[in-house]
Amino acid sequence: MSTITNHLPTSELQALDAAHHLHPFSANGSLGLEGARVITRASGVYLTDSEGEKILDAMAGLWCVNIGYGRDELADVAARQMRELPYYNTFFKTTHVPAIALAAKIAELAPGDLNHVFFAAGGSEANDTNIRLVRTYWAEKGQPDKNIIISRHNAYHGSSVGSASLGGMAGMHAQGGIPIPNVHHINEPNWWAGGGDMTPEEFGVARARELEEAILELGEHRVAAFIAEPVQGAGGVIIAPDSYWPEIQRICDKYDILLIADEVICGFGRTGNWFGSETVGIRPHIMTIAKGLSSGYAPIGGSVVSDEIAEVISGTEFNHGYTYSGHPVAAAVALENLRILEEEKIVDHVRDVAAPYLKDKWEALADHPLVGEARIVGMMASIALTPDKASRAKFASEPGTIGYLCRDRCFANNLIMRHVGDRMIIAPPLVMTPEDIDEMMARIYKSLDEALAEVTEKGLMKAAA
Ligand code: PXG
Repeated sequence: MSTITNHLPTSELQALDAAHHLHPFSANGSLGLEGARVITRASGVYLTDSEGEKILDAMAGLWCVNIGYGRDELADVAARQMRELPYYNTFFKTTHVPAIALAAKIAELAPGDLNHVFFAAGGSEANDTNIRLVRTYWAEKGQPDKNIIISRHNAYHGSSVGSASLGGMAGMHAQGGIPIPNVHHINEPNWWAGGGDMTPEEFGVARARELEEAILELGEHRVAAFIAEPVQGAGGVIIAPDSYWPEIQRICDKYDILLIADEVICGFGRTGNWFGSETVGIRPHIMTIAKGLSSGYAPIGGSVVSDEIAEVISGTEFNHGYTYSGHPVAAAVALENLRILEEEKIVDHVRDVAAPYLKDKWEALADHPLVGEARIVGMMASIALTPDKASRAKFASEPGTIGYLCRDRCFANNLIMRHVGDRMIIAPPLVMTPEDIDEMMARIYKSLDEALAEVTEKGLMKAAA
């Protein structure tokens, strides 16, 4: 049996990686020259690389390892399920115990009457399901022209053709012939970048009203749904002003627009409640889930829909589904993950212990000379880097230059903290203890200090004209 633990030397692994492995969201040519960092194991909130370095993972993988690494219970459940029933599908009048149990558990945890789950292997697939689901819903109600989905610039909803069309990432839309027709984007509620002279509250209402303007312009009878992340994740942990979501809810209600909350990042405790919708106070008709559903231990996602939507689409054959919809091993792993989240009161831990402990320390980052605003909700947080706090100035250098430089300082200090443009973001495992948080903050300060020194030395602490 080949073992992964006794691996080749790092340089050989990197050479093989460069020769044969195309990485997501990477310029593979330059990555190959530099050599990707090889992660070999993980435990708790720490990764270990092929050189034996211990790295503090303040991104929980890709926003997903909510319960932390190394939980044997999930490995045991996966092995047991693989022996008992490694695979069967849920098409053609069949089902199986893990999918049944997981759907019922999600229905119990989800708010309101979100009682029905259509499974996928991840968030992108689930959002593709949502596109077809909402259009089928309105067609079944005799309104086939009500098929436009409104989303937001700088949203992230996945990387497949459909979900990337819903997303609002300019770089993604520039490649591969997307967006698909009948997707419309409005502006994001990012006060730091776009608020101008408005107060955050005025700005929140103004950005929400863009939804109403779009509906009136496109026609109420043409708009099927509005999709949004309760807190934008990949866009840079953008937390909307308090005035934003109540206005969005009012508009969706008034014009009979389905509200899709993309909970792929916010779900399963990230914001201090089971779902981000609860934190921002909205009542979605559909929630997209993935990531924290299994804490990333197995690929699984889904669309959780209301009683009414389930009833309407059940009137027809919904010609849609994936080989791995409700995969038994992934479903069993997700169930075990939910058991741990619940029995160990990890959502309470976020709300009552970890997030309050982190909040004060995080907000104090705004006093650092390189930092403008510092925002946090639950265990997801961001800082905007700036050469001048008072004017909320952008850097004169190409957007992302300073963020990238800062990210490299974090990497060198064995801290995984991401940059999105010139914002730095974290979304650590939810199980972080106060001691873990102290260690993380120490590495963040060290990295920021070093980044500031480098930025100053290179003459980059300059505001854009
Ligand atoms: N919706 C949201 C809100 C997401 O954050 C997806 C859907 C797609 O899920 P899948 O499982 O298909 O990847 C995501 C995924 C980043 C990054 O760089 C974020 C995601 C994925 C990859 C990278 O922050 N989020």
